[in-house]
Amino acid sequence: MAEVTQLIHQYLRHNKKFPLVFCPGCGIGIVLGSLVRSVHALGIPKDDMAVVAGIGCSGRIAAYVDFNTVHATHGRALTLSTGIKMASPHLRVLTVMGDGDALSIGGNHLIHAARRNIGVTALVVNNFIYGMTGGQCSPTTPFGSYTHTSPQGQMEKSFDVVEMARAAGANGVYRGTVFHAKALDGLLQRAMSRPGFNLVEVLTPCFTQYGRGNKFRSPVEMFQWLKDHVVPREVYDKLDDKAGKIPMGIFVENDEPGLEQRHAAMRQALADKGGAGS
Ligand SMILES: Cc1ncc(C[n+]2csc(CCOP(=O)(O)OP(=O)(O)O)c2C)c(N)n1
Ligand code: SF4
Repeated sequence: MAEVTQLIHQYLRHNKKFPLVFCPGCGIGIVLGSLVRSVHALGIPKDDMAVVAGIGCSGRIAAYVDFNTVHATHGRALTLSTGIKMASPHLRVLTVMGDGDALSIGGNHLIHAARRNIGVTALVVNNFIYGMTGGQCSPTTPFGSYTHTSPQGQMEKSFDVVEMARAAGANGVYRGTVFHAKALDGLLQRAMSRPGFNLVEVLTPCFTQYGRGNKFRSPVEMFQWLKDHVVPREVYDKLDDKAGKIPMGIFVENDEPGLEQRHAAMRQALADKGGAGS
């Protein structure tokens, strides 16, 4: 407990009001805790952290952490992050986005950030719905689920965030959940320690907008659902019947240099030739 209090005082903004702004039972507070624990475990000085968040419930994370922060516009967090990393490559840039933010309005930026391999950690907080705006369906709303914009059940198929990031060329791709908080810390630390574009999808309950409409009786049942349905990738791969199960863990780990590293090398090469690189 003493350690938790110490982390709160060390990493959260002193002028913020508690409890957190999130609904009771929301998982985003656990994501915030994982972020703070990860920065602490990696020993990253606060001034070296840049947290860029989009708009949405998950975007409120940026308001709590005492780092360099930007609360960007909806869908554009990765464009800002790209600029920050190119201009200040020494910064550890962590981009927090909801599933609507990352895959709907910002979907184009996501695939190009992965293709470019910009040295950013993207944290996609997937609650399967547009939380902040009242429960509209998002690109990750499961087929058949009920939302305010799919009252007869979602008729569109959902994106698999991990497979999309993999296909777009991300250097690292990870999936965790807020139920498996300790494992999430490990995945986030791993993603933040590596070069290039690393994406961590974290599955989290939104009882207020998603759970109520989909036969969950409480946030606890949604956490129980994560426990029952999400399994380590090594276990998942050996299952004969994979129906209804979701794998978590490490999916991709490559060591390609990030775009900003390639850019620095190009500038150095030009400078060595007496050109305009320096
Ligand atoms: C350009 C723009 N379009 C739409 C909105 C309205 N808006 C705010 S948050 C949001 C969706 C949030 O859903 P998600 O990104 O999944 O985040 P969550 O709230 O679930 O964490 C939308 C559509 C906006 N703020 N800006
Ligand atoms: S609406 Fe959903 S995602 Fe937003 S704070 Fe409430 S429970 Fe969390």
